[in-house]
Amino acid sequence: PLIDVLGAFYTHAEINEYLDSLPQRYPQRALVKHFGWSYERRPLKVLTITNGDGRANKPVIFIDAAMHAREWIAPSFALYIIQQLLDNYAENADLLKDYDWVIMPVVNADGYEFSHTDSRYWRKTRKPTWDPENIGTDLNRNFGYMWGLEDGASPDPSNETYQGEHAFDQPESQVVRDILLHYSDRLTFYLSLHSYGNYLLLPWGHTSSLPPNFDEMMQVADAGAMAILYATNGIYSYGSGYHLMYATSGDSTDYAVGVANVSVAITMELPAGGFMGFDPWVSHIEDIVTESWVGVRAMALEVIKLYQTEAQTN
Ligand code: 0X9
Ligand code: ZN
Repeated sequence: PLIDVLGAFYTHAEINEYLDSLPQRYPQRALVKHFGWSYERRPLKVLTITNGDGRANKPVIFIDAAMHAREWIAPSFALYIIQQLLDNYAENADLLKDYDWVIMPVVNADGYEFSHTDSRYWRKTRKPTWDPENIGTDLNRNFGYMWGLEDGASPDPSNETYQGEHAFDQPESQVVRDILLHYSDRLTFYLSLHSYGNYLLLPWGHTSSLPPNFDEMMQVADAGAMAILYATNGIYSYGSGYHLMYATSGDSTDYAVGVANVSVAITMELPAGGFMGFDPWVSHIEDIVTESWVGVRAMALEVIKLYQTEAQTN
């Protein structure tokens, strides 16, 4: 592979260059789409992986990462998933037989870059706010479903969970919205990769009540958590984000379920590492991504089983 995922963290430009190299290596199986631009005009790229059988309109699994800039292990894990599905296809053909995977390794491109060059623990975007003293919006409070509620986000630009002036006033959340809506009819599973804390957080974030298909989502989370427990003794908690962590208003998984009609939406908080939790040592990457892959694989298989269609059983 052109990128040693286990050996380093990579910049946004390096990740884009890697994504762009994939269609040449896998002409039948990898497709890169340019879905939009960040505020600072970085190209936001999205990779589609298929098994190359030419069947159109399969159900879709969508994974995004680095909505929060400093959570570097998340894009690294997205790259590891890409390599499992492309380079290690023989072991993972079951995941692509009836599903296409859509992967966006870096949502918050400007913030991610800023966390490499200027400020390691930057979280938000880099678009100025109405307040000249404060730059950046929390993308995971900027989605247009139950946006701006009092106890799940902040209207104050100095806050780390600043919601923006309006829902979707950030180009990066617009791109994720557009993907969710574009694949809406066939999007069975949306997984948003974050760090840290070993959680599988389900909607809702904005209220203590539960969404209609909460039981199915719990079944998927349970499959993931148990697979990780058996494989490595890794311990994940799972349940509604509101109950397990804290209230969030305008997060992407609430939008996925509330508006885009996605069946299963999960925020995966990967394990902590390093000094601050967000900065695992390079030597720790392999343990985290291999363990996490066991969980994602199990969740995907559970989704595939749970939402099996007539066409697939024939
Ligand atoms: O606060 C967030 O956006 C996520 N946690 S993080 O530490 N990565 O910032 C959690 C989002 C989903 N959680 C809830 N719905 N509570
Ligand atoms: Zn996060």
